[in-house]
Amino acid sequence: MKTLNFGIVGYKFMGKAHSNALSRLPMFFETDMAIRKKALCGRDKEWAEQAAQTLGWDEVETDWRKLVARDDIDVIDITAPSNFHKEIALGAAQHGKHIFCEKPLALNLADAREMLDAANAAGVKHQIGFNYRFAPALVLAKQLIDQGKLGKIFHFRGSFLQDWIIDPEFPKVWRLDKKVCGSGSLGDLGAHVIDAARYLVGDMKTVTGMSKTFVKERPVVERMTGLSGKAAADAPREAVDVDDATSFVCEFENGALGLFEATRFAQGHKNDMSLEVNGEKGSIRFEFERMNELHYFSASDEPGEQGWRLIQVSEGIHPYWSHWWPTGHVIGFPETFCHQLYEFVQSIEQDKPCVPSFEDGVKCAQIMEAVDLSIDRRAWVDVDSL
Ligand code: SOE
Repeated sequence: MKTLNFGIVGYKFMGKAHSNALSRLPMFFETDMAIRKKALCGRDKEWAEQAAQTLGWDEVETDWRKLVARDDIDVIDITAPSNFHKEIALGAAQHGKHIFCEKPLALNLADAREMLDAANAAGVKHQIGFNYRFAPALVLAKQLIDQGKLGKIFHFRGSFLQDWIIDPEFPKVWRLDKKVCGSGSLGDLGAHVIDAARYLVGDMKTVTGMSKTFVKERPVVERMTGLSGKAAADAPREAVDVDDATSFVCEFENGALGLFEATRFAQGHKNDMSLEVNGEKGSIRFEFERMNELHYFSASDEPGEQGWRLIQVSEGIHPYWSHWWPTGHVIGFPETFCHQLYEFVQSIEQDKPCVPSFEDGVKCAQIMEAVDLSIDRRAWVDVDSL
């Protein structure tokens, strides 16, 4: 059995999610290649060594350039902050490594396109980490739409709501620093909703949006702890240069209308990615915090018996479920990473294109840039004009 040697860059939130998924993959999914967590890369040797031990990686590198050049590494998994994505991906492509990269693909559209071109030119497999589309209930929603159960689609309504930075004393962590993250709530949260919309409904033709930075200055962060961070009591304040909230509307290429909202200022909402699709024959509704459920309304049901059905998406016949537990023994956020890495490994094994690939990352970046431009111009922007 051939072994697929992974090298990961980053070991915080996403590094942990990917490490966990890579360890569990062989326990639940059959693959033709063995998966080896070969080397973890982080700039600080001591922290990287500790992370490698905790997360189960064989070796440590402190320079990603060395990692991508290693002959014994087949895949580079990029889970470092967004400002590192491009150079690591270009380096990985240059050395002929397959690449898995977390979202958003890059700091801007031009960089995202450069990454796609480099990966294509190198002939390597490339996948982007839009893990939410791998919730089995969303895959089922996609199947229902593809089977024509919703008919012609009229509306997509999607939001991603969180509430963790409302306190003005919450420090300026890297997710609030444009040079590191590229975009605020739109790039961090909206990107997942945009991807889900493209997955379920298709490409967007034109967009217009609005955004707001509610807290304009925050204490400078001293040390990151998970998503959060610590600031000294007398820490100076720095301007926040990303959006706290962005909303936009769109028209899809198939004529459907879309409504989007991404914010970290929705008190009471922790990781609430929700969406609804309405078609001429039916509707579906999904909420990530109840990710094992899909709401489905069918106008073909008997008159007088019509109503929203709540489908428990946790049976062997449901997408990915035959790999997991007996019916009803529900799964969660970490399993979405197993599903996406399973697809990635299969693409390598069977030499078939990855879905979602860097191309989907570019399309998402194109939409986000069109939304930003529409906000600057206070006008509609055609996505294809960029
Ligand atoms: C933090 O805002 C975050 O973890 C994002 O970075 C993720 O992509 C999304 O899963 C939820 O929120």
